[in-house]
Amino acid sequence: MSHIATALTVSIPMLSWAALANAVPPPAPLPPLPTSQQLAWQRMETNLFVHFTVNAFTNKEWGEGTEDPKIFNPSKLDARQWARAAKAGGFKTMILTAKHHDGFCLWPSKYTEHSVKKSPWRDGNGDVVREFVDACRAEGLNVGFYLSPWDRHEKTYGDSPKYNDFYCNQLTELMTNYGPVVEVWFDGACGEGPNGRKQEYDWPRYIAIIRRYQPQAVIFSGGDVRWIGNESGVAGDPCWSTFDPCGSPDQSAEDGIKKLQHGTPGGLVWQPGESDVSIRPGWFWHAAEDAKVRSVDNLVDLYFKSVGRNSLLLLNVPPNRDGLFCDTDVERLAGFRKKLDEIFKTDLVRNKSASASNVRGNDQAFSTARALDGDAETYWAMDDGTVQGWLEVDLGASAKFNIACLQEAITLGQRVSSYHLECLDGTAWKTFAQGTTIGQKKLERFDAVTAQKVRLVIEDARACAALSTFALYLGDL
Ligand code: FUL
Repeated sequence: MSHIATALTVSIPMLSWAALANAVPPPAPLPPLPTSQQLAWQRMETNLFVHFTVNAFTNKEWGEGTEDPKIFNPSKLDARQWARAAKAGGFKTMILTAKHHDGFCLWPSKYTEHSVKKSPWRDGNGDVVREFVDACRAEGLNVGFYLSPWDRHEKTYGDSPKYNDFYCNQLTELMTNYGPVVEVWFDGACGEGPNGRKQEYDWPRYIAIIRRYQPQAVIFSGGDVRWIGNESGVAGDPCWSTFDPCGSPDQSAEDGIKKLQHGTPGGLVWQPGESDVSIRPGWFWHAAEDAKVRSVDNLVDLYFKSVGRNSLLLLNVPPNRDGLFCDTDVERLAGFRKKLDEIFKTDLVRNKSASASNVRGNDQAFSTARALDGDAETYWAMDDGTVQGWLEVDLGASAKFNIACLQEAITLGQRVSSYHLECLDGTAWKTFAQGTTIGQKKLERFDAVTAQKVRLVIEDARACAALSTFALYLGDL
């Protein structure tokens, strides 16, 4: 009793009521806002896609569904090799095609015979999904699944209610037997069933299964994450995470793609874009493409055009017939991360002295230092209603840089809609880069600039700016 009384008398005065009463409130969030799942997802930045099925053995991109499961025999399959390569490349999640359009299941599904259980691999006792999941967990990677709704093998496909039951059963197997999943990838491809029958997918039912068993997972093309509108790994510029999903009925396909690329400023929902692309021309392994693996520089360029435009990069690496990533692909993944680490090694403005046209309530909690501290949770903010202003950094001495990194505190919504970067050149401020929206991350590349004083000028915003990062780098681009 006396213990508790002492604790209370000591702690109450320490709360500093006066300070609490005067605390400047943070800016009001500007909806729509990311869910905690979407936020965690986007902060991963780079994830790896793994396309694997009978196609590796037939040299096709889309299997017919008539392939004999006996052809699937990746005798040296080592999912740990995939996971190690992904980790060395700095990828946070691996997403496996548990079933592609050909319908062959990489796990021994109870609901079909068209799977690994009919293949000679591991004498029909194997489970690629299990080995994949175990390897991810061992290397500290998150797990994601692609389960193609289009199934060219399954006889019930096109008989909508029956196939939907079948698909839900398979989805439930994946959602309940393999532990936590962070992303489920729905492919939009919907081909005809036997005799031209059209399959109506029961999306609400599919989504409900994921929400029920894996509530922490984001769903690609199902509400949480949108497709970026191409398969070349390039987001639009600008790229808003806010989006209006329902286009007008007369909207052309081209308009629809543009909208996916750019999002909608002030759109109704938060639905960030995912930029998917393969490290090779095809999604699946083909011997003829062994010499067509993207170079490190090309991958780094994609990083700037996806992650650096407020998107996430989903890079596909296909295992070969042995069940391994090819050496070249493995090298490129490691080279990609090495180069990014070199580029972003030294932030030239980290913790340098800075000033601003406006600091919210003149409060230290929102000072310019918060944008220069390397902490994504703290931010420089302006007063309510102040949608224009600048943040100026003094580098202490003249320095050379060619990359800027900007990040908004997106838990408060995507706010900035126009900005430029300028440096003091003699007595005049000279613009060297400009942009529109920022979001989770915006990277600017420009011809090298040498200067001591640099400003980020916010020209317009949908609500007062809240900036968590302003950084400058000199990278070998
Ligand atoms: C597409 C599919 O048709 C491709 O084969 C691949 O899986 C790609 C990621 O999505 O829609």
